[in-house]
Order: sequence, then C-alpha cells, then structure tokens
Amino acid sequence: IGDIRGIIQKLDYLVSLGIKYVWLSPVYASPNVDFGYDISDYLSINPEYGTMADMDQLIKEGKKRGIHFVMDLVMNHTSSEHAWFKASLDPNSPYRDYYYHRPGKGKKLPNNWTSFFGEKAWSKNEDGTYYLHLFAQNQPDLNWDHPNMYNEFKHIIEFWLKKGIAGFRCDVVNVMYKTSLDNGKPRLFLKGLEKYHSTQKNHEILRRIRKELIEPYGAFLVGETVMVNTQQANDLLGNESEKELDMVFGFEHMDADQFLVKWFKRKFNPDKFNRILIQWQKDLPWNANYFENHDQPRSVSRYGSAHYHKESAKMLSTVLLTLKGSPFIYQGQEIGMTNVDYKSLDEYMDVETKNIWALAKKLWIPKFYRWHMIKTVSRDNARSPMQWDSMGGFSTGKPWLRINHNQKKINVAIQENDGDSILSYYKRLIKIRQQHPALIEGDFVPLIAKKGVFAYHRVLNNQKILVVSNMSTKYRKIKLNMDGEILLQN
Ligand code: TEU
Repeated sequence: IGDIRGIIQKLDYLVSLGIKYVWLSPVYASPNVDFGYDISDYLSINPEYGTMADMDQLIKEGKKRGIHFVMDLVMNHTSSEHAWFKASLDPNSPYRDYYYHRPGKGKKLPNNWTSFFGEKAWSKNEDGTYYLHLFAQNQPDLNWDHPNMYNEFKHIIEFWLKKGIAGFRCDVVNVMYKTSLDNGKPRLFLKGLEKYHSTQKNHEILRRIRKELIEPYGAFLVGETVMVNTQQANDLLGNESEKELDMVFGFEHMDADQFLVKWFKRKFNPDKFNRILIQWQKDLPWNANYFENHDQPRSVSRYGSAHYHKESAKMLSTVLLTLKGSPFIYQGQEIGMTNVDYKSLDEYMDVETKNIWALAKKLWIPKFYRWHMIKTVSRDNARSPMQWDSMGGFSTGKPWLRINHNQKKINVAIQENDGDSILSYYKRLIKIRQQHPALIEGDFVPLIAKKGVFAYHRVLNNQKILVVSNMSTKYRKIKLNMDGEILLQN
C-alpha cells in the first residue's frame, strides 16, 4: 500500500529528483471510505501506514536530506467514526452541535442541498434526524459556529507543527463555514453552494488560524479552494496586514477539457488551458502550480498524446516547472504514468467513482458512456500504485489497487538508467530551475497562446528565459527571436 517506512526508503530517490517538500495525503487514522479524507483521529497514524514513531522518523530522515513534510488538514468534515461524531449522536451530548444534526421537514430532508459526490447532502441518523455531509455519507460536516471548534483544531495544528512539519495543505478550505441551512438556489449541481462558498466568516477563521497558529511556527498553508476565480483566490491570500493562505490550488485550468462538470469530458482545448494559466499568472502574486493530484486523471493521458507519450510528458513538465509559483509534482508524474487500464467497475476503489456510476445509472446514462466517464475521469486514474520497477516495486503482496499493466514499460528502474527518459528530463529541469533565479522570481511575460502553442518569457534583470511548447500534435511554425543558448529541449 505504500506506507511510511516505504517513504523513508524512497527519500534518496526524492533527493535525486530535487524534491524539497513532500505533501502527504492524509495518513491519520481513518476507516478509508474516502482514503484518508475521512479522519477518525487527527492525532494518530493509520496503523496500515505505520506508527507515530515511524512518522517521527520520517520527519527526522527528511530533515537530514533537506526534505520537509506538508500534512493534509481536513477541517470541513471528519469521519463518521470520529469520537466527536459518535458522541454527537446523543442529542444531550456536549458534542451534539459539533455537527449539523437537524430534523427533516415533514417527509423531506432538512434542505435541498446536494453533495460534491452527487448525492443528497443529508443522511439519516438512527433517531430519525439527519446530518449534513458535503462529501460522502461517512464524512459529516463540522459546525464552525461551535465555540470549541477553533480550539479543537488549534490543538491538532499545534500538535503537528511541534513535530516539525513545514505546513498544511488544507482540504476544501473555502467551504467550511455555513451561513445558513436554508434551501439553495436552483443549480444543476451543488445546490446550496451560495450558503457556504468563500464566506466572510470562513475568511475570518483562516486569518485567525494563520496569525495565531501558523505564523509563530513560520509554517505555511496551501489551500484547496474549490470553484474560485482569480479575484476570490486573491481574497483567500489576504493582504499584507491580514494574511490568510500562502498559496491556493485553483481549478479553472482543470475545466479546459470539460462541459459544466468534470464527468462530461470534451476535447482538450490547449488555448483555453493556456489562457487560464496566463490569467492566474497575471492576477496572483504567486501560484500553486499543478497539472495532477490524487483527484485528477493523469496529465499525460489528459493533455498529452499517446503517440507522443515521452514528448508530451516532457513538454507538460517544462510548462509546470517554468511558470511562476511553486510547482507540485504528483507521484509518478515524473515518469509519465498514465491513466489506469481497469477493465471492470470492481477494479475501482474510489467512493466518488462508485457514487457517480450509480447516479449516472439512475439518470439513464447508457452503460458505454458511464464506462467512458469512469475511464477518463475516475480519481483512481491517479491512485494506482507508483511504478517503481517492472514487477511493481513494493513487495510481493497484492496492492490495494491494481498496478497499471504498462508498468513493464513505464517505471523508475528503466528511466533511471536512461539519460533520455522523462525522469532524467525532470531531474535536469529541476536543476535548471534551481540555478536560474529568473525561473523563480522572474516576471512572467506571455507571448503566444494560439493553435496549441504556448510561449512566454521569464525575466529577471538581464536574465531572460524563453519557454516554447507545442500542445498540439501538429508541427507549428512561430516567429520569435530565439538567439541564445538552449537550456533544454524535448
Ligand atoms: O477534494 C475536494 C474537491 O472538491 C474535488 O476535487 C473532489 O475530490 C471531487 O473530485 C469533486 O468532484 C478534496 C480531496 O482532495 C478529495 O480527495 C476528497 O475526497 C475531498 O476533498 C473530501 O475530503
């Protein structure tokens, strides 16, 4: 499954790649309904992954090698197995209002909200009342109006910062505070959104966390901010006197290959993708740049071409690592791992994938199209195990999710011995980035975003770096002044 001792074993690999920070998806105790995003105890490690002693050792071994850890912090919801939730099932418990328990309205649910995973946002308690969950049924939402909530998380945040972690990636951080539980306006999906999306109180909570808990430790926060434009993203960064997050993960560029919702894919539109990237580059002082994470399909399958697997993986990495901001590389991206080749629904583990399959069936979406949706969009595309070598590379045991059959061709062992591999390219690119201040602090000056060609300068004092990429599958001619030295090409 890839446990903490396994990460310790691979720290030197991360060093060879040039990695400085590692964001761990949640490793806390969890029944794993949503693979760690349903936390049952924030102060302990999931025994499947190891012990707290392993975690301490990981942090220590990382430090020796100049690698810092970022923990995932889920403040919007807990697991329904968390002690708070279990206690809250008793109406007289002091924990009752840690969550939103409400009676139904006659035969109806307390309101018309729908969840991120396509279901109704309420589920029934044994006593006939309902509880709110914006994600899976086993992920009840916390009530941030409760006077204890801040202190509960203060305790958790300080516990981890004292261990020496560098900061937090904050899960769905702009939907935590609900202004009311009134019915939401008519919307195709996520009914109720306007009652909790980036609310004023949410900003206040984040500013307080930042000032009182994060700043004293010199730590940082990168927020997963759902459905924000650049204006709203900037608001979540705050300003000099009242800072909030250090960086945000926006989603707008993830829309360049979809209609309305992610489950309806259309042909990738590179010009749209690049225009959105340009806008975020211009409007934000610093970006959290990513093309992949544990919720998104693999970028080389999504934006690249199977015919030009190697070239497109290298091209995408070049853009990712030369935009202004902090580049986030998702495990396996550095070897060009692709979407998985699962053949039937039972090979998938993801709760969202299963919910959407069921919902699509209810909506009479034909099976061939449901299958197409899952194949191209399922989060398990990114979650199949890291391809260390042609055997899988973990152990002789059965992995929690099947390894992609292309592991024989795409794996670390092969690429480490090939100077022309995607992995070798990443290594060179990261070095170049570290050696050229223009690629870090330099201004971003867009030049072309047309017909799949993306070109820009990064400029600092008299250092000027030109980045040109071709996201189409055709030859393209461009007119640009290109005198100078070639740093890297694919
Ligand atoms: O994701 C929240 C989110 O809005 C989406 O990216 C989501 O995963 C889904 O794809 C919406 O269709 C975060 C985590 O990254 C995700 O893994 C968790 O499942 C979710 O929050 C709940 O904690």
